[in-house]
Amino acid sequence: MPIIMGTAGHIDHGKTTLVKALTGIDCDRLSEEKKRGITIELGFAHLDLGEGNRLGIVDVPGHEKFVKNMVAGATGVDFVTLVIAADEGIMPQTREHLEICQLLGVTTGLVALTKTDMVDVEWLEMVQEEVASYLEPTFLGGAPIVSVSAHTGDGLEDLKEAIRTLLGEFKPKRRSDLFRLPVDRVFTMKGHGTVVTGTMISGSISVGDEVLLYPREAESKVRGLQSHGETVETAQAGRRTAINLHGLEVDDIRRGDVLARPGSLYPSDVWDIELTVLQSSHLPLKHRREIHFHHGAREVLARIHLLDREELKPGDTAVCQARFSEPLAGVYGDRIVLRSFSPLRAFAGGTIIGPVGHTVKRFSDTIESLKVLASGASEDVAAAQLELAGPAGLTFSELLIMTNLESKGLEKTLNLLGGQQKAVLFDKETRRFAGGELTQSLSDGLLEYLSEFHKKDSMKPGVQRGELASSWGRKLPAKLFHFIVERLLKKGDIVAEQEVLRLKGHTVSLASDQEKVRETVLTAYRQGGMTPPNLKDVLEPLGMNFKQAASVFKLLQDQGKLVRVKDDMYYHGLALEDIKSKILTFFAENQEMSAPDLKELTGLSRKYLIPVLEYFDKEKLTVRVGDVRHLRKRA
Ligand SMILES: Nc1nc2c(ncn2[C@@H]2O[C@H](COP(=O)(O)OP(=O)(O)OP(=O)(O)O)[C@@H](O)[C@H]2O)c(=O)[nH]1
Ligand SMILES: [Mg+2]
Repeated sequence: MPIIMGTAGHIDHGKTTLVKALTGIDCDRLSEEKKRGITIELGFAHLDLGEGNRLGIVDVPGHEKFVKNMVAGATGVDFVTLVIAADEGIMPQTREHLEICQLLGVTTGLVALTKTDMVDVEWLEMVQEEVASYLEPTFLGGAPIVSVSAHTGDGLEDLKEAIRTLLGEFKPKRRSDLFRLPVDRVFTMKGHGTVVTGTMISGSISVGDEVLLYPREAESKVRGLQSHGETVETAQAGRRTAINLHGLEVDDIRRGDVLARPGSLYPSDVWDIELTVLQSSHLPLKHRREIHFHHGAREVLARIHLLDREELKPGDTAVCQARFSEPLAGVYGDRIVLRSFSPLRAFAGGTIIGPVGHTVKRFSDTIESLKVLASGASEDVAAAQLELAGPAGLTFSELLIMTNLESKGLEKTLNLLGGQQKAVLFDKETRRFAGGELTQSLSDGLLEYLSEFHKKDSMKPGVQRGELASSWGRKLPAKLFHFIVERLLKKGDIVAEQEVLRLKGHTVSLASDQEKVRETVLTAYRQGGMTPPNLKDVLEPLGMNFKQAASVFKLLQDQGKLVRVKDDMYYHGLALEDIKSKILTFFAENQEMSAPDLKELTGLSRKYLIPVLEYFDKEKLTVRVGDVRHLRKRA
């Protein structure tokens, strides 16, 4: 089981010396570190514990100026060894480091009481007691406190034994499917090129795999791999890993960049987070306060937007948003740490609940959904992420980082939510999902819209689908619009006639005065038969102009009861059918039909003859050849 231990503790308390005594590896490599006798950068070592167990070790600096590096190193460690010098006891960075570990979600560890060769037995006992009672309320309450001296070697075996015992009881949880390595060191190796190192927090990676460096999404390929100091073909999560990268220069890479597979992370400049201000902080966090924001190995300046209050008091927890000046790539559940400017200290921390921040208005109802993200079961989290994402929805791959579920788990969760109408797959091609509540309210909205439409335009049979998409559906992705329409069609709530959509119950109805107009108009044309009246003569007795009667004409045309043959010339539909069947009968016997032929068939005068002939040409029943018509061959 790959496991990583971090050191923690006040400056000069003997962390690096202890690591060297345990492993033989000197983590202080820099000449400045040697000159000043302090640790500045992170150091890395490994300890063979027998039976093939190799423990990775991250040694952090204790100096208060380098807490920033300490946070980077402590990210991803499985347990911590808090180093306290017996002669000095608990000091400021003992406290701060412990708090940072707690904020980062470290839940277990032990204490090494070092430099025991410098104190007498009574003093040692006193310090042991002091330490035990200080740790009592923390995650290290009841943890083993092992007295050691790196100089005499006293207690080193006890310490190793305590570590072995701890490992035996410990099962770290790591995702196996989302390879992520936050870069904490970049350097060039002669003959190899660019190498990055970091604690691989999840997934696995092999030589030859393609990777992207986030958030910039620079492409690269794995040329070589080392895991806990050994050259390997494949590296697993939970180990210190060095990756030799193809095609990237040292200058292309910064500490805090994250190496992951292409298309697996989604950098964002807003994150939703759940934040707690430490009880020990003396100041509350004010809305929009600028702070140092730590995530993985990255430190950026950020502003915290409090959503449901003006300030967050020590000991309190709230959902809020962090806004960055450059995008960051995170995953749901990742831990973050906040440090204030003055005093410069870690004072708050929490977890990411929305690695692609949602649009949230302060003091709005949306905050309740964010609270679900912070505390819900995985189904509730997935459902809430979908609702918060709005009409854009989320792809399966986005949901993987918005829920921190592994593929299989997410698959199961989405099935479950689908059955409860809480998630719908509206775009199969890109595997994009939307929230159930959202799609329900869109469906309701569409029905409402159609109902209004029918009320306003009762003469129209419905709305063209395209028109509906660009009016009611203009803010929706096309795929979602069609999904909503198809679902309502399937349910039978709406009906489509060709491209025209209408509510199930809608029939075109006229107001009673219009009904009278309709009767009169239709009667006039029915009586006119093959020689219909002039439009003017139809309208005059009604005291109307065409504009006033237009909707009635439109309806009669839509219903096929009236046909416009040319300009102002309308025919009753049946009369025209009559002429058509006469023509067809004629063609059964003849190859061509002249105008006089039609006149003989129907008795039409010249006034009607030509428009009718041309109408049937236009309708593609006949085709004009010189002075005569042929019947068009039907396909
Ligand atoms: N007598 C005695 N001295 C020790 C022991 N462990 C460390 N020291 C000394 O304490 C000093 C600081 O030790 P480091 O290991 O550099 O301390 P550190 O905690 O790594 O310091 P930073 O990394 O700068 O925070 C060195 O001079 C060590 O030789 C010990 O067990 N006994
Ligand atoms: Mg050190």
